[in-house]
Amino acid sequence: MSKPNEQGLSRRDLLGSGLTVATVAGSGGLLAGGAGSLALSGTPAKASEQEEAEQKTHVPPGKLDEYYGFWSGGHSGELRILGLPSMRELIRIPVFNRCSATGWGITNESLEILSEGLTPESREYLASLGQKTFHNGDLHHPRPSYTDGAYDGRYVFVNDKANSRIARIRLDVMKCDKILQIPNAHSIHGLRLQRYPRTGYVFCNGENRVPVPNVGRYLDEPKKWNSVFSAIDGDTMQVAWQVIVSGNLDNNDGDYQGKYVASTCYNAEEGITVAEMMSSDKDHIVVFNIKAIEDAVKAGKYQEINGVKVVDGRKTSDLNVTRYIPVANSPHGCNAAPDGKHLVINGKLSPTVTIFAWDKFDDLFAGKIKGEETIVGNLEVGLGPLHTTFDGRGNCYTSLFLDSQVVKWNLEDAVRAYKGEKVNPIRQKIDVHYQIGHVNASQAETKEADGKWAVALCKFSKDRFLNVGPLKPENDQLIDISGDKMVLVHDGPTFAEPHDATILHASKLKPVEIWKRDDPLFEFARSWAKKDGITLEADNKVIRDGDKVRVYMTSSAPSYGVPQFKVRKGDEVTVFVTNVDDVVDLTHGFTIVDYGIAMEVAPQATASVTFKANRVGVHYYYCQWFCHALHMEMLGQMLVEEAGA
Ligand code: K7E
Ligand code: CUA
Repeated sequence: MSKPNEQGLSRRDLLGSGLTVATVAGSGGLLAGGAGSLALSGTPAKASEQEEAEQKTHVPPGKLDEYYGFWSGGHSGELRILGLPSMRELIRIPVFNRCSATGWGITNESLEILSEGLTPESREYLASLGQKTFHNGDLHHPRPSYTDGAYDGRYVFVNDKANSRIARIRLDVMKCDKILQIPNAHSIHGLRLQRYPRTGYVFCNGENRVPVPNVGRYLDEPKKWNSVFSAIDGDTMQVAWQVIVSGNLDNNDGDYQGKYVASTCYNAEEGITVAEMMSSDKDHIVVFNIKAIEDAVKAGKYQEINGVKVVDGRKTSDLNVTRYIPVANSPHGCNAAPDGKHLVINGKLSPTVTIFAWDKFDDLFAGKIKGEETIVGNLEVGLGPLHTTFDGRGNCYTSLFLDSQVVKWNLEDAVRAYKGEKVNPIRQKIDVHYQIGHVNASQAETKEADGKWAVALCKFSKDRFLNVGPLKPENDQLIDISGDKMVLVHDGPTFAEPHDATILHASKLKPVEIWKRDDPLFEFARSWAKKDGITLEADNKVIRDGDKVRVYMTSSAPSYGVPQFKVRKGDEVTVFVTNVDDVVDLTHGFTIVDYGIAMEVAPQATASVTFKANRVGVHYYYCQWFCHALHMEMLGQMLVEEAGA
């Protein structure tokens, strides 16, 4: 598919073969049998089908997209919203990162959210660095909240692999309102939500095994390390309970009945080096029994560690809260099918997907059947299966990292084939560019999966875009899955790193156009205004309180209510800006020159910032969001006088 280079090899061949060899070597030859044995190669659409499908992605100027896509920002730490099928990026929501445009990480409101949920140990550590919070994050999995297996438009929850946190984004205003760091767990990776009756629990996987509690010894005793599974209450954003497990935890997903959550584990060996982690040809999935865990907590069968109730779910535990089921080495993606009945586990190092039946877990926990008996399918799909998505018509779409393909296969046929019937469940394979991670389809993680579009989130884009230097964009490709055949219709360059995306029909969300004045996010400003006898929407006033100064101002295009103010060097200054314009789209900003301060103040919002006026001189403040023909003139001056002046 790609252009040959001077050696006559396509880069895609090079990339694929190099990684295949490396993986085979690392996995003790596990893939040897799979390589080359899959005859079905990429089958591109006919020219007419291609053209027709491409037409459907065209959203003319002024027309709206049919879907919202919530895109992870990976190690950029942010969340992005794209419109589908145009694949236009609509906005970025800062979460674990800092944002120069909106002042996320600078304003009082954002710093409160970024710091209030940290563990005491992190607080102490960050204070020693002179920081209030972490400045980075690694956001992999955005998941919208559910009521009865369908999106309810309340929140999106996301994980932070880098600093063991999760965050919640409010979908009415598209802003992050809570961040929680999870004690005991190390590096939060897999994140999925309770689907029934509602969210409810946010299920988070602690990926890496560490001593629990992590007390500063036992480097040479890895048997004392564990991974921790956490259930967070999505309403209060507090840890409800945790389960300590054997092996590590990678990705998870819950059922549609609210009874079970399953998680993949890629290091059942509990090794430290790659060789140790790969030494056995089996890993496992862990199945968590929600009711049994809740009962154990109620019965006091837990240990309290760092203020959290931790239930023992290791293989050696007799609490009957978990089950371990062997699967081929290093499984990765864990995906509940929208039929409510099946769970697909993606092999990664094994060229297979394994299908489980949720309803068999009842018998498993009752001790009536063995783990292996809950498996209802095992299908060879290609090299490097990572994640699977669904179209609601019984078909599954699995990303093949090593083959750089998406394979479409039929679930019912896969189950029949496993029973020995002569059917070929594989429907089609198409090439994607290249090294795909997640694949996700419209509404696919709900009972309303509608099978219209899928996105292939590719880690590499070589040859697909203009060269931008050694660091290349990645490539989010759009696939039309509405017909019998998948058709690749769009290349979407993107920045580090969209692991994953969830796609919701636009009818699922009703964001507000302008802020409501009583929004809880303005509580900080409201409480100070109350103390100072200020009406935020009307008053423009400078209040001195010892060496603390509070400046209250309104903003209304094209001017600030306080055109100038004076403070003394060393004062602690807090500026509150309330945007009294109530026109849609009329956002103001507040930037102080040479002070490192900037914030967004959208219509009817209040934002505030606190800083030490340690630098004397006249400093302009100006509005950095275009708001008016006289936007350039929307400015004022802060004079910082020498302390004795
Ligand atoms: Cu496969 Cu972090 Cu979802 Cu990336 S994980 S690919
Ligand atoms: Cu106000 Cu620009």
